[in-house]
Formats: sequence, C-alpha cells, structure tokens
Amino acid sequence: MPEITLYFANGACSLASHILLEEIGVPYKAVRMQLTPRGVESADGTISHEAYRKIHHAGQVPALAVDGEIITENVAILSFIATLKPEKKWDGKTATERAKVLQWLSWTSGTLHGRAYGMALRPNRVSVNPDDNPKIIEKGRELVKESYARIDEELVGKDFLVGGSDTLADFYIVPFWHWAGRNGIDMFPYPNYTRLVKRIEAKESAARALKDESVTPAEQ
Ligand SMILES: N[C@@H](CCC(=O)N[C@@H](CS)C(=O)NCC(=O)O)C(=O)O
Repeated sequence: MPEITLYFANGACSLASHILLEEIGVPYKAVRMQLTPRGVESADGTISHEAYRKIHHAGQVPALAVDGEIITENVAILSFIATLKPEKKWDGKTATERAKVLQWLSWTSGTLHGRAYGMALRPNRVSVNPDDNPKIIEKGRELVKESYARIDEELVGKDFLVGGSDTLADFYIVPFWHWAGRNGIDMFPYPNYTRLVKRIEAKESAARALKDESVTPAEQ
C-alpha cells in the first residue's frame, strides 16, 4: 500500500474522500485544514496558507499525497481511492457504468459544486462588481436546487446513481446534501437524495468520518 495523506476540512467536499478512505480501511494520515481569512491553513497552525499552496496549487481541499506525489481535484482523488480496492468496483462494473460514474463525477464537480455553489457562496469570483452579488447568489441557489432535483429524479425507485451497488458517484454527492442545511436550503423536496445519503451514512466508515468532521449525520 502506498503512503497516503489526505488534506481535508470539516464538512468540505473532501468529506467524500474521507469516507472512502475509512471504508477501505487502509492506513492513511489525515491533516485537518481550515478556511481562515488568509486562505486554507492547517487547523493546528503548522501549515500556513503559503506552505499549503506548495501542496495544492490553488490552496484548496482536498489534496491527496500518495508516496509524496500530490493529487488534486475530487474527481481524480476519488478515482485514485477506487483503485486501492478494485473489488468494490466503485468506478463501475461495465464500460457503460464507468462512463456514467465519470459523467456524475464531472457534473457534480463542474455544475453542482463549481457553478451552482460557486455562484451561491463565492459571487465575487464571478463578478468584480459587488453590486452584482445578490443576483449571482440568487441564481446560484436556483442552480443548486435544480441540481438537487436532478439527483432526486435520477434516484426515483433506485438506491444508486449508477448500476446496482455503491459507486464513487454516490459518495461524492454526500457532502453537498449537508451544505443545504448550512445554507438554509430545505431538503424536504428531495427525499430520494436524502434516502441515498442516509444509506451511505449508515456505514460505520461514514459515521467515523462524519464524527471526526463534526458533521451531524442525516437522520437514520
Ligand atoms: N475543483 C476542486 C474544488 C475544490 C474546492 O473548491 N474546495 C473548497 C472546499 S469544498 C475549498 O478548498 N475552498 C477554499 C478556497 O477555495 O479557498 C475539487 O473538486 O477538488
């Protein structure tokens, strides 16, 4: 097994990788980071934002060090973790499933996280004019709800986003379910999404990661 270090922050998108590393049960080191006014730094103060920028080019979480090699981007990190336990087939069982898993990973990263939550939480990254912020935030929140609706519709009568067992796609959408509560978005209209999150969080691995990150599990 390679030597693995996960750089994560409580309740951030890195939660998906944290759950998966717990699920496979390999030894790994976890370095807790936090967002400060200076940028992302280690929670214990030993890694400054400047030092972390040498690990992650954009100073974001997650980052995964594998035998000293740094991997960034959730999609790449999750795909790498799947290779540590190939028998789980977290990247899909067939060529079509593998493509569908990639489809959901790319969409979650690019649309739900990058575009929708990017606009809702970081309007200043979209426009240099602060007067534009309220409209950008409103549009971002609309996109978040549309994205949740898309996930929910996909899960009507189904337990998994792709195929008949857990894939990376299911794990990756877990943190974004929790972001709704923090941002005053009601999850009542998305019962199928909630059901998936409860199923993942019923796993002991997920419970450990959530507890470590002080994230309250979706009610079982
Ligand atoms: N595209 C990146 C986005 C990572 C990202 O936005 N991480 C957030 C936490 S969920 C972060 O570190 N935000 C702090 C910042 O951007 O300064 C990925 O998927 O890994």
